[in-house]
Amino acid sequence: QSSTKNKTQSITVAEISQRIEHHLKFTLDEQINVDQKPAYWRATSLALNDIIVEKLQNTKARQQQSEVKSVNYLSLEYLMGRLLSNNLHNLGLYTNTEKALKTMGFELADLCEQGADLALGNGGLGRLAACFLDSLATLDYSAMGYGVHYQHGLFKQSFADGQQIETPDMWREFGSPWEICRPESSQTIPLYGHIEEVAQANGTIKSVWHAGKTLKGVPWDVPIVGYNSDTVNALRLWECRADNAFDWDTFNHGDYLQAHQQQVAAETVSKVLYPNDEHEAGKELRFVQQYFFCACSVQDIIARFENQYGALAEQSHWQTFCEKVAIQLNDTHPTIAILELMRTLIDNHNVDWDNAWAICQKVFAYTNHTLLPEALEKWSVALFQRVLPRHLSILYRINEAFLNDDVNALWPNNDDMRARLSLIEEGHEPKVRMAHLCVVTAHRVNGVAQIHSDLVKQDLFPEFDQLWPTKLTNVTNGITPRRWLKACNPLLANLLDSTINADWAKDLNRLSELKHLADNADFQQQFMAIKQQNKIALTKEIKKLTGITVSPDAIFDVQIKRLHEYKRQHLNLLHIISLYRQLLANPELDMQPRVFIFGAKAAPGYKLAKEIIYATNKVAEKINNDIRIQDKLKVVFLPNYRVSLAEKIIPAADVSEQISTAGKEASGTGNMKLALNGAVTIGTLDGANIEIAEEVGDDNIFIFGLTVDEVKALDAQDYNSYQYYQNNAEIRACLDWLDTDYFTPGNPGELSSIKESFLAGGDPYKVLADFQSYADAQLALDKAYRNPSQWAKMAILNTALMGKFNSDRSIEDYVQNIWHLTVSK
Ligand code: 26W
Repeated sequence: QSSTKNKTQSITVAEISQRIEHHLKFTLDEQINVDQKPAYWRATSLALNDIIVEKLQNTKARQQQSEVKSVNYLSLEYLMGRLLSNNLHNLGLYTNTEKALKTMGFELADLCEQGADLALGNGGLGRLAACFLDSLATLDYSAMGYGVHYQHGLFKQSFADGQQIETPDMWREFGSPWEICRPESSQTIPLYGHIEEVAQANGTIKSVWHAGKTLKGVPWDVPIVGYNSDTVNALRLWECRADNAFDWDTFNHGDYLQAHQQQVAAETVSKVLYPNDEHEAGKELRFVQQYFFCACSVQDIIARFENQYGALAEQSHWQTFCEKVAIQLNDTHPTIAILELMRTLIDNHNVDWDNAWAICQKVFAYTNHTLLPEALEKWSVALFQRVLPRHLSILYRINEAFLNDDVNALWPNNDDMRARLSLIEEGHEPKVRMAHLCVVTAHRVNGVAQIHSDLVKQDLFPEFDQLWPTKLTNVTNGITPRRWLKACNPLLANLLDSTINADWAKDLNRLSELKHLADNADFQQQFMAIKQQNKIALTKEIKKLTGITVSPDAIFDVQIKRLHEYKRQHLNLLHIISLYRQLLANPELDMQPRVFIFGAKAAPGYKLAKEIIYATNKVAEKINNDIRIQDKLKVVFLPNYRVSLAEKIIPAADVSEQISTAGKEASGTGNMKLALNGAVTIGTLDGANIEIAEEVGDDNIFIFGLTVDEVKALDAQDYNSYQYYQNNAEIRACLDWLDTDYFTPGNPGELSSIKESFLAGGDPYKVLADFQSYADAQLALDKAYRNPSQWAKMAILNTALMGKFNSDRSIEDYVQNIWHLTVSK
């Protein structure tokens, strides 16, 4: 049973060396022992991949044989980060590989730095998908991740005079050692064209879709290695190509150059990841990208099913399909998969409408990740009609049945209710409400933290909750402790290994045993010495990346996440400006030296977000070069924030900034990673912060600001941000300072847009309302840090009490409540 598991762990140093040398010589044609890190990184990765692929094959055979149910995770985003170090840790081969490379003259940790991040996502939603794949494999579930094989992932960020510059991400310019191309599983995807209603012999009418164009989907598989398990699942990423048979022969016979143009046009479909998060842009190419991805994935799911169980056209297999297949929609981005499965069942597999609908309802579930109205996807009916006419006609029929049966049963003849709940938003330009289609179809709809799920019920879909009282549910997010502690914080991982007599990286609840050591002076000393070492390492990284010198003796205060108004990086900035002002007024001000560290990318079209980055860089420049306050305050904006940079920042953090407006951050997952590594949170009662506070207790977290209900009350009475500007002298002084040219010499007004967003803009995210409470909490934190043993205790308890936020626990919740899988060992 555990034969392969044990086999991998017993691969010797000599065997690893041999495998690496083989690839250097035969795959890469390199001279052995040349001093070339990239070649050794590639050879090591390829050597490891050989071992992984064998496990992948065994896993597949085992899963087929045991006929277990599979979950198919559909997501437009996966933020995988680097794979080498993690795969080594999960296979238990890190130490032996380290030894093997040492004999060849290389440091493994150094080589790991060579790999590019797989940055096929924007932020939390994409990283969550990556953590879930890790947990699914670790827990021995049969799972396939489906995604898009973007040629360019999230843009690379640099700063020019403080402004964000975007350049393309070239993650696979020379190929990636982790992917396996599977041309035999390619798919042909129809789109555009028209529908013909064809009368059947039995008197019924059949809709026949004559597509105007087809695309080809080519799958690339990235193996997903479970931690200390036998399972290796796959992430299947679809690349779009022109369908040569269709375009070259049918359309372009004789026009060789034109045929190549078609190729180029098709490739744009999987060319880039859309860099917007929380904002829906409504672009046709994005719509085609989503459909292409959904159609490839649905056809592949059916092909894999038929391969194992036989033709879906046979009625006896419909039930089996529901028993063996679960499909999870990661937000509404892959919603078209619902219509594609309906279409395929009805048009290609002769399933009748009622059975096709019943199958879809049993198979699909949907996760909501945001309440922000601007992020709720709506696609114009006209675009649907043009690109996917058959899917639109199916959608209309679903809507009809929903409104006439379900809605009418609860609210008879109620036109207002029909309009509110319809899958179509009427108006000047009618639109399809993707979230409504998800809720109507799915057997479960989940939010990602308790408060968020409550708000999904109360505020977003109250009528749906009335219609189907058991449909809406919660699964609190989690993170994989393998990447986010074991691999990224080896010093702390070693301390935990020697303190806790269990595989805590699998059973994270075991960390609670540290509670008894939180007061132990000796353990505190060890724990904080590790934090200090990690801070020294980050100090060097900061120097390397920005040229800024910071002291590891200062508090390292970290805010790392996408840049967005609701996350309120500008609240943090406003407080920094206020500290700076106080220091200038009183250089002897009694405060703990602090380094404020930011990491954030702004969506390229999000003007205010970019202005907040610029302002932070300009304020940083002024503060960091002001000798009057030098050792007390530093501000660092690290460029190109991504998974691999997070892995360096998080182990070194003392303070975790989680300061979103209450009700706006669905969950947050960075909050969990930072707390797990012993950072203390300063945060609002929002998202998973609430559950973190429940776990660590009020003494070990700094909570401030308005609650969800208080935010709602302020909105109900017409929130007036001017009032705070007028009544709070500190706010007024800081905002007025932004109007001068103090931070942008010679260019007054460059930072005024931020002030404007608070005043004329109405301060939609209540920054001014929360400012004083935030400043007070910061002061309390500053005081707490002065007591080293008290602080150490808080830090230890944060690490000790994060067991709940293991993504293995999230996956078990999905399994029990939504997917109903059984393990395949
Ligand atoms: C349509 C454009 C678009 C793209 C991405 C809209 C919305 C998104 C995502 C929902 C953004 C996202 O990553 N949301 C985050 O998801 C995390 C995982 O559940 C949560 O922890 C974060 O709170 C949420 O902001």
